[in-house]
Amino acid sequence: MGKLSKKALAACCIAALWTVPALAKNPLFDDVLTADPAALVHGDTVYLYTGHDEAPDNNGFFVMHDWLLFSSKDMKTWQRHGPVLKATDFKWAKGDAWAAHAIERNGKFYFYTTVRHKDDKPGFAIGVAVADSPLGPFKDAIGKALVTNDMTTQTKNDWDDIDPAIFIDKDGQAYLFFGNVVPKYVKLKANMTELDGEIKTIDLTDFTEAAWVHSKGDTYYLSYACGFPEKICYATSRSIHGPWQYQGILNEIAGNSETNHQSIIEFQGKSYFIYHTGAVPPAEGRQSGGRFRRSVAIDPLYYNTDGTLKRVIMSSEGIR
Ligand code: FUB
Repeated sequence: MGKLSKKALAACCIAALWTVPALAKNPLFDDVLTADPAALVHGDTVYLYTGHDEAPDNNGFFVMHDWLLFSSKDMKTWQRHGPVLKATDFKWAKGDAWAAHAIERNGKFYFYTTVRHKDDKPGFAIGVAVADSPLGPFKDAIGKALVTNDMTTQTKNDWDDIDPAIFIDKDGQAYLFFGNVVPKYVKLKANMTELDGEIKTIDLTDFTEAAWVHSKGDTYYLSYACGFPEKICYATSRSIHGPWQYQGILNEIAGNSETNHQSIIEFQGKSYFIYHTGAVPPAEGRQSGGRFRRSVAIDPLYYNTDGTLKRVIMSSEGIR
């Protein structure tokens, strides 16, 4: 085979990898490393936005430049859409494409995310990008950060304003939940791109990061990474303003990853728990998964009759 045809073959295989649907298993993908899942149900499709771990090994720290998108109509086969945005698309950001959350409102798609701010406002910050389609293209919605490190003072670390999670209540009021060590929330204006009022702290047992809010019936659920290495715990309330009642561990430490970050959705009548592990096996030319080389997994989520959640059973089969 000549050089040209080898090249053509490689190009064709790379293209195929990104367009041919992958059959579900856990971790979902092992040729690309994904973390911090944030799933959005829109119409007949689940859009799964993820962080993108690119650390060469597990000795350094996170290397994360952009966010990836995958979609599925059955939770079993996944279409790959590639990167939807990179951290430096926010002109005020230095890099570090950490956890995000996308949500739809009035036909627009808002992508809230964690990035490291440039040195005029040092520390991690939360930005918001907007698009007319869940597939993007996403553009910085306001040209500046929505939340900067200097806006909260409860902790001295500069990564305490990370991991945005949006919840829109039944009355249409939108809230931004976020934080590391100290959980916080704040109202959003109807335009989804401005804070509305003061940032309040939340009393939650053993909170580390990765807040996610969903509701079912009259109950609000606030799930979050707890302790370290991180498990996922959750609390419930009858009001979005709390008080939040601690309900214990929802998911144990996930294989080979000291962080975790969950997304909970209901799709076609079933509930799903989406998280990450460090369970990608080593392969030729590739180090194994691990603390900085994570990969998204999905398992079913079940409710008890009293509305509490059954502990997740992590599987290698994934959704069948
Ligand atoms: O992926 C970078 C950070 O690790 C996220 O922002 C946290 O939730 C944790 O998963």
